[in-house]
Amino acid sequence: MGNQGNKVADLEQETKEVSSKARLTTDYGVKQTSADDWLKAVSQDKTGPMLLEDPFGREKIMRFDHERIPERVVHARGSGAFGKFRLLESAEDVTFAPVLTDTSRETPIFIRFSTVLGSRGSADTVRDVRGFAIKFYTEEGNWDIVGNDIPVFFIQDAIKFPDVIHAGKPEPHNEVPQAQSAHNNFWDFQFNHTEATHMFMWAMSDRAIPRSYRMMQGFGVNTFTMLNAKGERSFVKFVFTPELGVHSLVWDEALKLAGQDPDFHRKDLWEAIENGVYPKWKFGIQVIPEADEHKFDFDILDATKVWPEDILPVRYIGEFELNRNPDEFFTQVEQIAFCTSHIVPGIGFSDDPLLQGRNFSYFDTQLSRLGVNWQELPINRPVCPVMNFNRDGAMRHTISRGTVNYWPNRFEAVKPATVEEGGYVEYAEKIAGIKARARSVKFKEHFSQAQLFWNSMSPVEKNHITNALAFELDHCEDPVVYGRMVQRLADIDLGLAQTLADMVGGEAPKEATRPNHGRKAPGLSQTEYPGEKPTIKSRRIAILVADGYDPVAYKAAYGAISAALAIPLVIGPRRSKVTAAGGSSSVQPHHHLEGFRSTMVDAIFIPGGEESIKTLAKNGRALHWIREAFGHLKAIGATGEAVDLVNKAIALPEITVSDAGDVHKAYGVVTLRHVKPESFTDAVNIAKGAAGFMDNFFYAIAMHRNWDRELAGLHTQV
Ligand code: HDE
Repeated sequence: MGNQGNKVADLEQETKEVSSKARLTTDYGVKQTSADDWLKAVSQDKTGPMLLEDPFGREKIMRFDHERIPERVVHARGSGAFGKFRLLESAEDVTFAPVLTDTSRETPIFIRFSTVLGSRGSADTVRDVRGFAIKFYTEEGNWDIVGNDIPVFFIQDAIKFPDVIHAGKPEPHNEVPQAQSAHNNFWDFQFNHTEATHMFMWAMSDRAIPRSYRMMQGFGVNTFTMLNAKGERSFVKFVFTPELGVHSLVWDEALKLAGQDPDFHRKDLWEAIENGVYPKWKFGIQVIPEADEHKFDFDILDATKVWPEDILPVRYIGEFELNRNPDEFFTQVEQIAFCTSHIVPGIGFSDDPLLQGRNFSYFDTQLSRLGVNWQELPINRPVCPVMNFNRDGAMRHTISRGTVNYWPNRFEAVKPATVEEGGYVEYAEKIAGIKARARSVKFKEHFSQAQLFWNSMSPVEKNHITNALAFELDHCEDPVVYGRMVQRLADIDLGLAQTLADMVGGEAPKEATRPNHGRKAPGLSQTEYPGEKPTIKSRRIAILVADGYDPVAYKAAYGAISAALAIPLVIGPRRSKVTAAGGSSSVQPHHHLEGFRSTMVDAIFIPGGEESIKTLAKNGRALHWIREAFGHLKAIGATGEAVDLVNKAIALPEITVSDAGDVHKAYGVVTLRHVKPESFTDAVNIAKGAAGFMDNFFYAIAMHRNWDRELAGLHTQV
């Protein structure tokens, strides 16, 4: 396990096994003989008043009463996992931090992903920014990158944070809506803060409805600094890119999943790790030497701006993976506490006014959430020695031996470290200034990168942003709010503003408020990240069956899906046993058609079998499964008689298969008409072979969604 073991072994000291060998005790260690009855003064029929004396009963209820701690004020809903970071290339030209220069090291990490606006019990798939917070347990102390899946932010100065969050959270009079930006106050804020324009475009893009935490990019957002051994300083941004590519849900699916499976992302991460399909990211940096700070037409300390990759390419120097689920949610995912101020020697802050404010906020919020000794909690404590004279406070855990608790002392105990010993030294930056509440001039330009982002989107992404804005503004009842926002969009693109005026009401702008500069930049469109290679690894594929299904096609598909490390989920009209044609075999489905929904899978395969298809064709829910998956642009595969079922569910000339003998592909619907049950050759054909049905079907799944279907407008026709 390499150095990842450091943190795992460290946590092991505090971990207790819940096993059949253990016996029930109180918190003070006394064994209990009864777990079910409060001590009572009972009469002969064993009834009677309860005695307050019962220490076991009182302890249990008291502990229960106090189970909750305040949830995070933002990012309350999340989940996470353990993993490891490996450096592939030394960044010693930029930093002397061993975690980024020593390629022989493996650093244990914990990552917590989250939504921002919703409370702890809200749904995973809402439209929102996702948190992407990494704790590196380095040998020099904990280093936290508290990032997001979007590279910019709504505001430039930390003092605005309570406002942007109040405006996005449920409205104060009725506490509605939960975990949504689609309401008056959110959009009122956006209009009143032109600096938010770039970010709201990202928040309306597909980045805000990821398919999986495992398929998101991550960004440190703020500008940090790094110092190399020669004493040269650079400005740095962090970028993480997933091996599986950047993929999103479609909006209708995200909406439905919020009700059908609110834990969709949490389960997805857990399932992948349990199945050994460990999510991986490349770790990259963008670097600007100190001398070049002012060479750009944007301020490099402004968190509402990206560093365009055509001028500042990402240098990927490492990788990290998640490979271990938590043992207990509360003590690990809930109690983990990140601080932007946690940095290690070789890494420093910049004057980014958002970062400076965050450095205060995270430390402060942990005090109210977890108490003053929060850094002693097992998940938060570093793997390297911790020693100082910070003492006492609620729930102090460490027992420090010795007679002094101050510095300097006559024993020279706990002496500050020298630089050679690895002590942190602040960069000797020269600072001169006058006190003022001000922002630099370049911070005042708010639209150029919003246009850059819009211009860089693919046609499908532009559609999605347009539809997202139409949805959100439709949820704003106040004409002032949607009317003004429609005008604001003319600062980005006239056509977009006019479409929105038409969709949501409000006066259509006649001309663009500012000309579009027409520039594009690489790295902004998520279509640039399809994944390192086409794969169906970890994708969920439903296999729809009823009694009389074709066992050959079924087995070939099931086997091929499992072999590709994807997850076959058999779905039947009921969960009790379903028998194959000829009665030679049977299967117990994982779920039934009503219990599970097409939204929860990436693709559908339907094997033939006369009886099975007859049954499914009469089942409205089965037809709905196929239609819904088609509407959500998912790959659909069918063999034998199942082709008729697909034709029935999706009666579009562009899709309908007549009598083609070989594999037929149309808009991500892959079919193979002629398969005879029980024929070995056909099984091979399905799996691979000349006809290559499976290869074609898998390729369609690996492409994530069939965008051509959307561009042709077919997805809304069934
Ligand atoms: Fe946070 N943010 N934030 N934030 N943030 C918190 O800290 C704050 C910002 C981010 O999984 C809080 O421990 C201020 C940007 C993540 O535990 C709090 C400002 C980015 C998480 C806080 C920002 C983030 C938080 C609440 C503006 C992307 C979840 C609980 C200056 C780079 C971490 C907590 C986890 C959490 C304050 C802006 C990301 C209140 C004041 C920009 C991923 O301290």
